[in-house]
Amino acid sequence: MLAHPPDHTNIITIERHIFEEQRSHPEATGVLTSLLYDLALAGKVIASQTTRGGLLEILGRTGDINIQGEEVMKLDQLADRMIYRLNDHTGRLAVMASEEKENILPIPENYPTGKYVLVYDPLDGSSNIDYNVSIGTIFAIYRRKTIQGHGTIEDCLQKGRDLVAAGYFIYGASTMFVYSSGMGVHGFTLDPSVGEFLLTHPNIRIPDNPKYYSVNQGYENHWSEGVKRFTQYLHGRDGEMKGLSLRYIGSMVADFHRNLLAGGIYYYPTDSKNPKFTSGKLRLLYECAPLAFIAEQAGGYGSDGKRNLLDIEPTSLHGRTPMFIGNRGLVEKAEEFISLYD
Ligand code: FDP
Repeated sequence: MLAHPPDHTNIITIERHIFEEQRSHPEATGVLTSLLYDLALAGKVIASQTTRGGLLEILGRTGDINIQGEEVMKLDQLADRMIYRLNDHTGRLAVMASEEKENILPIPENYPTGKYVLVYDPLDGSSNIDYNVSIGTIFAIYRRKTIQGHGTIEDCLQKGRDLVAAGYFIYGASTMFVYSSGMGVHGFTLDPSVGEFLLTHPNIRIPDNPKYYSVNQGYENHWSEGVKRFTQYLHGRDGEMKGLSLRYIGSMVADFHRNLLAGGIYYYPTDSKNPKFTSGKLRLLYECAPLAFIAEQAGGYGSDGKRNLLDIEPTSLHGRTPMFIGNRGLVEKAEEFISLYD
């Protein structure tokens, strides 16, 4: 027998953490708690599939019929369907919207509706899937605006300032779940041996001294004068600051996550030479607003180069925006360069 039994009181599972957060809101009904827990389950299922990524090549290609007579799905479609299916019948949601789908995703007629709205990017950084590079899932939860029945597009088109909670999963060397419900940012790591997310990063704050800047510098010739000059500033060329190191994975969740922990800035500005991206590449609803909410909760800031991303009212489900996100001082500096030179 052990002289001192192991102390498990410091092991905080995601369930315990979400539940304890709920207790500090006496008016809470538990619906949000359950919704976050449903999402944690979706993250676990997607994580288990991402580790099988390369096996699709030998076990069947997209469009093939597998041994059970089902069509082999691409990982992003699979993640999209998984999140929808795990949330369509719970009675917690009025409506959903996914980056993968053109229109809103109604709750099926035979299931009850609830008071929340879920918008999500099922697999962010999907161009990295084939190369075994970290990818992620981003989600955002709003309160419905319509009173009852099936939710509408109006419920989905809300500004980030009105978010109830937001978070992401990162499928990397380990799987992490990082979320905020407006009481700081907390990170959990999936322990695959027990299949549970355990609290590993409580109260994440972006460090004051940034280390990295992250941008696709291959597009530099397409940037505005303000963005070019801001990038030179980050290199430390005007002597005002020590130059930062460049790190760019090309999976926004992974780039954002690293900079959240190490300090830094990620940006994806407008691209004057690519007509598709003249107003930026990233989607306000599914990518920028949720990460801006997390950044702000961690002491950072997200901007479109002129204003706070959380204050921008989306006008369509798939609207794009330029984005600068990370250490507040750096993002404000980007705004300063843009207002001076653009
Ligand atoms: P992807 O197209 O692979 O889904 O969300 C879009 C996104 O990835 C971000 O995750 C990523 O940071 C960015 O686009 C990468 O774009 P570039 O290849 O143009 O750098």
